[in-house]
Amino acid sequence: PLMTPEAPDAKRPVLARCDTLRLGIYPVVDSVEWVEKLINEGIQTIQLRLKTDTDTPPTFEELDTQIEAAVEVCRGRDIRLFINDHWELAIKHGAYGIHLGQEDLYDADIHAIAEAGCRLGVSTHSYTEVARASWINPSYIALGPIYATTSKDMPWVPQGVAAVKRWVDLLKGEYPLVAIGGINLERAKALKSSGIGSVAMITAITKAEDYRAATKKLIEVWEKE
Ligand code: TZP
Ligand code: MG
Repeated sequence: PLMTPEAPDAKRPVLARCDTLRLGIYPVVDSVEWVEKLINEGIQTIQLRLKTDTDTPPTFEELDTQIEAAVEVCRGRDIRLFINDHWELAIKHGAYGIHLGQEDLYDADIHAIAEAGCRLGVSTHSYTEVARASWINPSYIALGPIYATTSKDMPWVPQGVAAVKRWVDLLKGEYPLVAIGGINLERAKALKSSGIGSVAMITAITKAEDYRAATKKLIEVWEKE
């Protein structure tokens, strides 16, 4: 179903809320091994992003196994695990949440996600996309790219901290907000002053010389009063 304001008779979903408006340091990783490595480092939110548009895409069985394993690894811990893209497998294995891009909203069954009690975070890159995302009552809204990124092809001009401040003013009490794109320790410091509750990153953690030290520093900066 077309779950956007473009369909006038579409029913607005009622998605589960996140347990907090502040999701904190939010690593985005591409394997269960990374989930295992990071859940002992003090993070409380993480995304498993298994992309299939690669030279050697995972099979359906591999996706199924990896997602099940990631959910298992996080079970009984204070960890919010979001699964990128594979919403049916996320529901099947009882993940805390799902993360979808704008293009995914056309064919994902948002009502099935809501009925399963799964949270849903949505990527946005512009005012129009934020408007569209907020129509589906998402569990959080991701804003990107805030800085230039090398981890994903992004045709948009980076939004910068000033834009994040505006989004926070507009949406803060309503949705958890997540900034993504080119965020490292210095930039996390700059973004903290915007009042946003979470920063997501790939490179700053998974390509760090010492991922444990990098994660620890990010958390320190983020949790500091
Ligand atoms: N969406 C917007 S930017 C981005 C995604 C998945 C990539 C973020 O990666 P990095 O390495 O932290 O810039
Ligand atoms: Mg997607």
